[in-house]
Amino acid sequence: MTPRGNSRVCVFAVSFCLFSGVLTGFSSVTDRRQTVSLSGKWRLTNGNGSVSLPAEVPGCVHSALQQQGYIQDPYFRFNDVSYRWIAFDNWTYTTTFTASTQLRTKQKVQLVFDGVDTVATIWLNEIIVWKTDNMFRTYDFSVRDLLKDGDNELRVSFLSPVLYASERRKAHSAYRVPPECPPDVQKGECHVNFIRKEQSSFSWDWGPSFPTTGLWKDVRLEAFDVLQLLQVSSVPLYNSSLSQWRVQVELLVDAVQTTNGRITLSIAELDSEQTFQTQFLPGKTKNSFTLHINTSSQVKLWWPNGHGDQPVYHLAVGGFQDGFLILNTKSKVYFRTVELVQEPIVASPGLSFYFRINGKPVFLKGSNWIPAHSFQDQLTPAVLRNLLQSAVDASMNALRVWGGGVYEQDLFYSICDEMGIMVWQDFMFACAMYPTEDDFIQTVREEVIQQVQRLKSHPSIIIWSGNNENEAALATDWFSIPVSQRPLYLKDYVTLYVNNIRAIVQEEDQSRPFLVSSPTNGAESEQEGWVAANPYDPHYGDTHFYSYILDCWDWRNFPRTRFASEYGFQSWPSFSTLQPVSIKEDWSYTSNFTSHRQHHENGNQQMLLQAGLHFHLPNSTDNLKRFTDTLYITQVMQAQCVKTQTEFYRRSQSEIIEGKGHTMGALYWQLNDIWQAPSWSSIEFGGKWKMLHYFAQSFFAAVLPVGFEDDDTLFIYAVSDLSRDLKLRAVVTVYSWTDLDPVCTLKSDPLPVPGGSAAAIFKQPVAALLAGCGRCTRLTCLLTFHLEDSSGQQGPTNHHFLCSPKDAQGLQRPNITVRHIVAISLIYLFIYLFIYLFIYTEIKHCMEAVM
Ligand code: BMA
Repeated sequence: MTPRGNSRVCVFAVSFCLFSGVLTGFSSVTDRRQTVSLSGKWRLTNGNGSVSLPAEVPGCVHSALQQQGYIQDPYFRFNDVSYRWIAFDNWTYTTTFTASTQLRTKQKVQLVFDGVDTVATIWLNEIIVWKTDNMFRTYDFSVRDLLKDGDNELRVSFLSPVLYASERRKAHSAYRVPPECPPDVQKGECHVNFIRKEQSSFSWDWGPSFPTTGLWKDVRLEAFDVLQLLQVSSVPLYNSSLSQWRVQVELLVDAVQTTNGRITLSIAELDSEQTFQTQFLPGKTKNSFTLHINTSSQVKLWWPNGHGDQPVYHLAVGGFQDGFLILNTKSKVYFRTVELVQEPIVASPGLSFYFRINGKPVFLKGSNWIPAHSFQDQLTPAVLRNLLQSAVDASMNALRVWGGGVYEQDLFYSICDEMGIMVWQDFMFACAMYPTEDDFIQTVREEVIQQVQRLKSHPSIIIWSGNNENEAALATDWFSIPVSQRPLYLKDYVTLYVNNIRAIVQEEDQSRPFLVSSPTNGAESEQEGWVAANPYDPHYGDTHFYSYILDCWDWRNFPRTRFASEYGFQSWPSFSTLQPVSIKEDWSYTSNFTSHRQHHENGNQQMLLQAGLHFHLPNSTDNLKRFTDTLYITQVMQAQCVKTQTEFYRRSQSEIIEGKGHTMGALYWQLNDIWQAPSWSSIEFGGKWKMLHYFAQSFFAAVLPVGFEDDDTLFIYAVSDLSRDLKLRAVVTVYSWTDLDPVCTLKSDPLPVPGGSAAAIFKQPVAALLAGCGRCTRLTCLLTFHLEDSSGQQGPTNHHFLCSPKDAQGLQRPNITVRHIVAISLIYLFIYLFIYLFIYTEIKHCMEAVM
């Protein structure tokens, strides 16, 4: 085999290939398997041939155009609109490669595409090998007989995703499948629900419209004579009556012909091994085996972050035929159980909704994950790791991979496994109705099978969820569907999410729960025919709640839900993030740029309205200062709002008030950003933490004091995620706005705080508290408080304002000076010193040698 162009060629002396999964390791076998990577430099041309350029695979048209200098940074100023034409054109990727005789004489040669975005015809040597329509699937085809000596040409011709979606919409004439188009403020494209690609790529309320096109994952040839292993999955299951673990292992194998063999599964660390006689049938087959774990071995469990470690085991899989090794691989295994508990609660109508991990109820603390880049090929492992590390640094234990983005890459889930981040995994359907034509259902079925098989070995994924907000959209009639047509839409909904997606998931994965939607009433929605009358009912399931008008400092404005899977407030990113994608004339809150980047109707006004409830709004006469101050105040507002709401949810975990409570999850919207724009995120595009993320470090702390007022009485709750019980007292310190020395300090008596609970430990009318303290009114003083036991302070210090800071009396300009310490000059100094010493010693040695 001769490498050609930039195609990378590799030959492995192995009999199998792993497309994805939690896999490591290869070893030698009887049959030399060959892999030829076809990733690297391809040629890219547009529809009429007027643009032709080199393009990297994996990649996309936008990235290629930018890398070759045809376009500027698509994120710069208004370029999202200027470059709209790219998604309206058809584009063709071409490469040539040689296929050696050795490769072509293999029994089977597969052409594998790990990801095609999205609607394309694939040609090999002028013969159509396949047509694709789904970016979430892998595609592979048998191509041995199409390969020839010398140059082979591989061509992938893409249709414009926007025009394709519009064509599909036109073809669906019987009834509407709403929404037709996104709101104008999003400056996006229409009918994204007709194409199986990242739904937010046609624009979202936090993101630009960049409907990408391209080969977004690897391409290669796989050649073999006997069989190859496409994927291995391992799912541990626990039998509580026998107190025994077993690992369900599935091998997805492509065999040239019926192959008899022996499979050995072993986990050496657990002293467990079993051998099975098996027969691989020709073609692609799924082969299941169960490895029973030796009951005398002590299995260490995988725990969410903050609840324990994430110990890993290694499953070895060996396959033998007539004494020869025909397959050999290793896979990581983590042991844990997950249950979604929905059962009656005393003194509360409805059902509970919480997760039990390894039998222990766990409060989910975290956020929602959106695609971290419009161009997935530009999302580096370092950025991914940094974002996930930031989640852990803020004491999060859970993230929801939201249904309008992409099923994330393997690395994302592997890092979550390692860090103990629980993943609520949506299927990729969001805020829309979807068609149910046969070809649509078929491609979705294949997508779901592939994704579940790829991801089910990850302990981090604790739940599958069918879609984002589509139950709510139907139930609360977002799209003004005439009553007479409702049954039609309900039928389509059940067809897609229940009869297909849920059925597949239940067949493929018995190790974790499945919910049809988010938000949903869960078991109650099921009772009501899968679409509840009110999926936002706080007595059932999870809720999404947004209000930008009501005062976010007043906890009474929040629903006391069982599980808050979305809530949040927008803020602007900092100036240092905006500056590189803007110019001077953009730097005002009323500029075209500022309104262009805002994709949520009235978003910029809402932020000021909310901030203005408690803070003086910036009014500097220096335009730039007023702009940067405004960006800043939106972050202060967001941080304080999400803090209040999250603390309300955390302190509601052990109570039922007026029939509501037992809240067991707080996932705010949203963790990350897709570009430099205002959004609900706590981390800016580029990785910089907003003020909210620093606040999250405290409000998600394992032990947290929460202060709030009810009827002019101050309450302090102690919230504890620990497994052990504590005995805590609250220490309240009263400060005047004018002074850094406290006015007075109060201490409550120590009270028991059981592990995994929230308990009231301090209660006092504010008037009495201030009177006892002397020299204080609501306007002149504020409170800080913390928890302590006999060993000292537990958890962070928190604060409680007795009035809005805009009404505070005595608040003074702090007059803080920040000095940058130029670490770099110190480094230079050390380098100079080092060179000087080196030269000095060398000269000294030379001199000594000469003398
Ligand atoms: C939620 C999400 C997203 C959206 C967010 C903010 O409902 O599911 O669709 O970005 O609200 O509006």
